[in-house]
Amino acid sequence: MRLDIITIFPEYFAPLGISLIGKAVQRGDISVGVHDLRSWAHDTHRTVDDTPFGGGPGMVMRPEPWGEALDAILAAATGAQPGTGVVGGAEPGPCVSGGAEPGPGVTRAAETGGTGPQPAGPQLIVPTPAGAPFGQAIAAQLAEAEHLIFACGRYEGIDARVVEYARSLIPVRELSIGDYVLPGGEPAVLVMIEAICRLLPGVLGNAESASDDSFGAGVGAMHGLVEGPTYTRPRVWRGREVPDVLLSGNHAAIARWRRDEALLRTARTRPDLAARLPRGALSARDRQVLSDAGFAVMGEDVAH
Ligand code: JD8
Repeated sequence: MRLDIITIFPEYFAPLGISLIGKAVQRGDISVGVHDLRSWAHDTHRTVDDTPFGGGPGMVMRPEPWGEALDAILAAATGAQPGTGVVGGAEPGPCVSGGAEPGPGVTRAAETGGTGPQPAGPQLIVPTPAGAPFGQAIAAQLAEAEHLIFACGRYEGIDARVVEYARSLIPVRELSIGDYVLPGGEPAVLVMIEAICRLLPGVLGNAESASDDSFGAGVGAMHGLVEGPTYTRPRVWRGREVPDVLLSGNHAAIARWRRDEALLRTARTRPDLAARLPRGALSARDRQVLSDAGFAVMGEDVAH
């Protein structure tokens, strides 16, 4: 998978050089380009913002640098010369991952040559509080993409014509990671990349598997539920014991206990999730566990 990130804070993505994603980049499973938007602002102060038409607080990101950045990155992705079909002459800016120097695996897509088929069909992902909710299902979809370009806005946002222009070239998804206001798109892009890349083959260590993720589109035991509590050594910590069933070696009993805990925690902390558990997701035993805990299970629905 190829990831390109356009931002005025390239150093914000140094963390992509470490942990699971860092290792995947080292292995060449993922290639990352982090591009400084100011590379395409050509005035002395490399200005990327201006006052909003119609007045109002704050500043808006200028369209010109964005247009040139998209042109250059799309040209690099398709090996086309910037300006052929896509306007803008400037070469993609310096790629940054981890430290300042371009890291291994950080090359122009056209030159990847290494890992798997050339990324085809870039998609633009634009984080915005006005976007569609980003969730596990969308993460799973985007994990199938070969090339994702992330546009990190700041200030009051990006001039709306940039997304319009991008839509004339490639698929664009405006996504939000939650109903709270962030100062810019960078934190949302880090969240999305972490959620997407852990679903890529080989990224998760073999001990971990995404197959029975919470919220997941998977069919695992925890489908649609939040995870229950987990424990590790010591068996007793500050006078607090680990539930006996987990030490029993009885895998069926352990699986049952874990499902019961996940059901109760979901009904308690995420009634919204409990309410949209798919039909048939609750066995008679599940409903018994919930009603014993005071959660009314009407037909299929769970309510307290
Ligand atoms: C992109 C600029 C800041 C937002 C004026 C504060 C996502 N779940 C989310 N919350 N906030 C964002 C987000 C915020 C952004 C940008 C994403 C670009 N801002 C703006 C509008 C109000 N300032 C987000 N995903």
